Amino acid sequence: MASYYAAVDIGASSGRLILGWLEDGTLRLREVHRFQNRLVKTGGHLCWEIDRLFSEIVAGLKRCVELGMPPQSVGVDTWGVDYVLLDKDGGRIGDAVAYRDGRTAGMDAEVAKLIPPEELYARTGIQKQPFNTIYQLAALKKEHPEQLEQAARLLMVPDYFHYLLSGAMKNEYTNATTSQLVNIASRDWDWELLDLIGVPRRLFEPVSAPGTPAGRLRPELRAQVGFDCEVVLPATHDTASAVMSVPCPDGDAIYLSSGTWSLIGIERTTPDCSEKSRGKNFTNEGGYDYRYRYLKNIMGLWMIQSVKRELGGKYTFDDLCDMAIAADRFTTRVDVNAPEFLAPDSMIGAVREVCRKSGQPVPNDPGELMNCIYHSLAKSYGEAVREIETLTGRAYEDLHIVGGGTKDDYLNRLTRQYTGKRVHTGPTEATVVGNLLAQMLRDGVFPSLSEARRAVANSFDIKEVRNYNE
Ligand code: LFR
Repeated sequence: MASYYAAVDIGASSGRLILGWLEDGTLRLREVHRFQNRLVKTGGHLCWEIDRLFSEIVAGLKRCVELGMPPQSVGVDTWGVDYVLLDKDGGRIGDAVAYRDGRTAGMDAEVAKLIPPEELYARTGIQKQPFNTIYQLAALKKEHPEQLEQAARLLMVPDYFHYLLSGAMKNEYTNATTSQLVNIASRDWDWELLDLIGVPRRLFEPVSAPGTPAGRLRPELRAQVGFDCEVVLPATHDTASAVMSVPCPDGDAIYLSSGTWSLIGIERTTPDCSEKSRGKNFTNEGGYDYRYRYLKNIMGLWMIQSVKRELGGKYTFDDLCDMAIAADRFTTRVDVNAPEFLAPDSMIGAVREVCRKSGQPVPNDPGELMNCIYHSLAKSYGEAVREIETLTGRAYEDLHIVGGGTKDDYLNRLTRQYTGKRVHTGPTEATVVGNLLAQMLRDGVFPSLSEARRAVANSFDIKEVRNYNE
């Protein structure tokens, strides 16, 4: 029987458990369980339904046994920056507040009083995003200082799921770096920084690298799901997992991890924490094997998903694309990273407002609106590519798009047009594949990340993007 590995990958709008295994050198995947994720308003804040998400993980594990495919290990990845606090008995304190919640407004100024932004970047290498854990903790200190006093541990969301699975409290490296609290040089929590911002050191354990085992399923859970397996930390930040699966063995290309967010950048072995780099808001997120993801966050498919939702399910994604193409004479473009787009009550209203403020024609129908969003996204990819080339002093020929966004042909073609690069797509299940690779590497299935990437390139349909007339 093959050795199966289970990857639980939870994104902002859905989660799934996928089994992966190697068959004659080819990576195979089987989706076992899929479930919805969404933001809910609880206690005046946007929160994740963390308990329900865990019950979905358990349901997925049970399903593996029903299929006769119990995995030998399981690992969870999710988005970054969000955390939960635990009391001394391991019970959760408060809700799992989501990063799009408005509680962090103005917190950058509060933190800047304690540490200048340039010093924060030099120490952590992490770009300023209003939702970074450092700012969320500043908000919590204002609203619920008692929660921080009561807390014994802080776990990032996937760490929390690993704890519920295994009983072990680990802080995994890749997700920890998104907090903006990890020191770029020591690759561990920046203990002095924690003192500076008044967050207790006791909340953190030294960070663990991806591939670290977290024990086996807790006995109660074992009984519930009907089998036992190891819990292994993958690169728990979804973007870190996605970039592991870029089908480029030497890692020498620009990648675009395309999903709710568009993360565009390169992999490096040394970070760039210079003022020049900070000025362009590039980040140095921690990756597998301590490779850094030097990248930029771009608002991404969130804008399209939000418009689709707002139009009440009247149109499919394909309809929206067709309407955008039909509205090709519309030329208004916006800065997709405008803060107005992070969590607006109405995305349509926000896009129209930003257009109006910029003095350009305002989109008047869904076609014009989608045309504006699609072109503005691809335009920002083009700008980011040029920034990467300027900052690194090198030219790249290839751009690899990975993740769910690869299914959007129109965006793929626009990406080629605006970046001027040779664009490749795949794998679509990048995050899941990366999660699996970390577990397989730990098990000795591949000798190195380069070999694992070679297997990805041979196992999935990697296509070059062409125009319709080529
Ligand atoms: C993508 C992602 C990005 C991170 C954002 C918030 O899902 O993880 O990398 O900047 O979500 O955590």
